[in-house]
Amino acid sequence: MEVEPRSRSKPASAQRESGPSWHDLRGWVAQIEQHGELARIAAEVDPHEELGAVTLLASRQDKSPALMFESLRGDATGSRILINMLGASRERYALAVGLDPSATTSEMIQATRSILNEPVPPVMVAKDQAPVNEVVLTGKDIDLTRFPVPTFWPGDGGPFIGTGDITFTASPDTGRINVGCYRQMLQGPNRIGLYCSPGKHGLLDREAWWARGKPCEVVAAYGIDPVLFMLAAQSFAAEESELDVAGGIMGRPVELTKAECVSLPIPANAEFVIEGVLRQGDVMPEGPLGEFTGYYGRERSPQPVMEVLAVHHRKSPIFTHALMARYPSCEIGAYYAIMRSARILDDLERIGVPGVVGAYSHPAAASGWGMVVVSMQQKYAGHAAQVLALTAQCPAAAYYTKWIIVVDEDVDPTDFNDVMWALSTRCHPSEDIDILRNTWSTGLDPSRFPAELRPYGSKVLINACKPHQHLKDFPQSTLLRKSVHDRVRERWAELGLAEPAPKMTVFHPEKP
Ligand SMILES: Cc1cc2nc3c(=O)[nH]c(=O)nc-3n(C[C@H](O)[C@H](O)[C@H](O)COP(=O)(O)O)c2cc1C
Ligand SMILES: [Mn+2]
Repeated sequence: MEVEPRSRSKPASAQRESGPSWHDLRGWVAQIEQHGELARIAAEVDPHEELGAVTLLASRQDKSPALMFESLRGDATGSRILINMLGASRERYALAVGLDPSATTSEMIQATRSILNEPVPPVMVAKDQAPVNEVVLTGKDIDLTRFPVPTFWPGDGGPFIGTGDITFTASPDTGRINVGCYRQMLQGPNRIGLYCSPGKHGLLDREAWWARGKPCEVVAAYGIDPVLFMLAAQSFAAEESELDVAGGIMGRPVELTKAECVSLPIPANAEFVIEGVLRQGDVMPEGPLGEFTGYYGRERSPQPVMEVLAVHHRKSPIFTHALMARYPSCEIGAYYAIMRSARILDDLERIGVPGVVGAYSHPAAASGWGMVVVSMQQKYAGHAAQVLALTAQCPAAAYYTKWIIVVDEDVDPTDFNDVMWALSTRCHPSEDIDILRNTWSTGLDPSRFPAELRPYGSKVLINACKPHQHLKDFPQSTLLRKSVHDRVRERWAELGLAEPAPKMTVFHPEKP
């Protein structure tokens, strides 16, 4: 068997000279429209369940376009809703971060590793230079019920103004601004529920302010560009600001401006921003919401409420939303799998384990949370078991992931057909499966009873590599000889077959 070498650094086809070409959400919308990746819906749609239904049905394929709802029942504000902004589309992910949309998934993962590791801190711009200040409302002028706010699923606990959102909080100790994406249920004209699960940085910041006897200031934006949205929903170290990572991806600093009522800055180019405070003890019943697992998550429970002190928005604002549903109808279908895989590879490299070639968090497995496949070149006895165990517990992969699979380097971890082949021909279940118990998980995992036990997960480690002790006598897989493969590709047009000619990367030895 001969495997064409795969580079561990960024491959040429996914390299980029600069950041993405768009500047704000409107620039992004124009760009995806140019690429035929946007559908505008002019007919009136009801934000109550109908918008969710249209979105679900229109996003049943990974190539489904982003949807711009331009007329929403009951709306007198001229607002619009953009949803499936990234969805399951690898092409839109690539356009968002400035990569070549025709690159393979593996190439995008490798390129993502470099663009996530070039932090650029944000800058402040003058208030009158900030498009988000086209309209500024404070005090009694604030009435969020005037805007279209969707209820996605029949069992949702209420309308959610924040799904495709970002939320700023600051650490009272260091001033670090955290950017998180947390669901936000509309509770009244100037009241918004904020649900943060245990361990999330928004929750840690809030608790730290309250421990000092002070309210926690919050800034949330509901119409936001795809890069800030993606980074808000990725976990970074508690002291790392997602704003710096976003600047690195954009190839220029994120622009912020001063707020009216709180000391936090606000994103200058957002479509719709609120300033608010969370006061200890101010709670209201919140949830549930149809979640990324494909189930309703987090039963109705008392959760903190933001009192909204100021609203900033562009005229005819575009609200960004994220449908949480089973793949491929999920806002985090493509990008999440790619970014999580990139960060798993970073972790494994940092640990220093040799031989790792690729990784993929399959999006159909609960939006990339459920399964990780790592490909590797086995170099010594026990190597595959080592990669399995390290992957299972590395920071980027430890949360939730139930299925950790290692495959040899001739198997493409991003290709489900390849992975199924390895599982079915190289794995011997009685020898090759181990289970970890009481691992890091979430209350959103529906599979465990009683519900209080859900945060205690378990993981299966599956060795789908050829057995190391039998590498030499393992049966040969059926492969083409490279010379014949190349000749046939050259003759493709002559053979009258549809272009482009498929390409293999693993070959039979040229001279047996
Ligand atoms: C659409 C969407 C909704 C989310 N809702 C919540 C939520 O309500 N609560 C929560 O704790 N995390 C939620 N998450 C996950 C967080 O965004 C993610 O864990 C992120 O890392 C949080 O930022 P942090 O690490 O700075 O706390 C959501 C993610 C997405 C994409
Ligand atoms: Mn964070």
